[in-house]
Amino acid sequence: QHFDVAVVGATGAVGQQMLKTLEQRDFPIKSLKLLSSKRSAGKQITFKGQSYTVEEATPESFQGVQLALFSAGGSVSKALVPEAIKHGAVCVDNTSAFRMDADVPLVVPEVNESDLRNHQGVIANPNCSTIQMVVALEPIRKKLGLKKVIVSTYQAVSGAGLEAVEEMEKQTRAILDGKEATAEVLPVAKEKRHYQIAFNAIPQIDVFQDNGYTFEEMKMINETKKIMHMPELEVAATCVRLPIETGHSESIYFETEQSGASVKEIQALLSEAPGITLQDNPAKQLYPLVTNAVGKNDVFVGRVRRDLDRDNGYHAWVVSDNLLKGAAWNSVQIAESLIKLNLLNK
Ligand code: 11C
Repeated sequence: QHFDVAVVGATGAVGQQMLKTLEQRDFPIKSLKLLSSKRSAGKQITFKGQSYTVEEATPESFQGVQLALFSAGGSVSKALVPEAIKHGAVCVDNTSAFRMDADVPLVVPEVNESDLRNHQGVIANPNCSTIQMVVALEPIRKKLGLKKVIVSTYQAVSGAGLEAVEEMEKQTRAILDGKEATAEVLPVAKEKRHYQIAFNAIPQIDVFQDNGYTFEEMKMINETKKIMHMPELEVAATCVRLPIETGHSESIYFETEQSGASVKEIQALLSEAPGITLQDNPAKQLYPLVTNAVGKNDVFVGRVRRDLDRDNGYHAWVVSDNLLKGAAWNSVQIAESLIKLNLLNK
């Protein structure tokens, strides 16, 4: 069976990866609509050797669409996901618009694929930094239980979109040429202050909440509890932007329910788990690197070691392509799961 598919936000950083992924997976497409904001409408995009004109996304665009992949920002999703559902489409939404709604499944197939069965027309794709963390933690949770997680992230600029990538490149060139660097996009375009990302580390991703955490940090905390069905899990996050184009890294400290598992046991759990490549051999200086992870769908895990003070505490280094497993690949994977579970025509 083949499906009528729409990609909303087709010209964006994630949209482009979605098209690449659909092509690579030979996704069963009957017809394809490429939608965007008015600003990008009219652009030509080639998919499987055929040229498509990008159209402005309107409520009527979803006539006859069975599957809509959204990645054009929260306000577009809020406005158009309900319209797409009215037209009978199942939506996979890559924004934070519906993630925490009780009746919207928030899915990482390696962790909670069966939550898809409860969908009411929209499935939310989690935040990129959350996805790679829960993929790494799930095999450990399953075998040893999980009590506490403390994560610090080292996030790439493409998470903030193509404009942010361009800003970093411009700043880098300017500084190397001895010129002044200007900032208008990062850390958050709509904020009052902007800071140079080139040669810097910015401890702000998204806007601050009243509790002193940023929205990105709260996304990691709340989404992790929802995906893992563990409201009681203790989670804290510090999210930092680095001058890297693509590929998020995370230093994760976690405490298990069961004490005393060896590093070898943890490594075995990770190496057998779906979606994970274990790269962990200090003797050979083998550990996950952004430069090796970019362009790949897996989550890369290494530097697994015991905490020196707690016999149920461990540290790990987790790297993944934020535009692939963090966004486009996870969305397409959700769509493939919907087909497998016969949930696309519900
Ligand atoms: C970043 N994690 O790296 C963000 C991008 O909620 O889907 C993803 C925002 C989201 O800036």
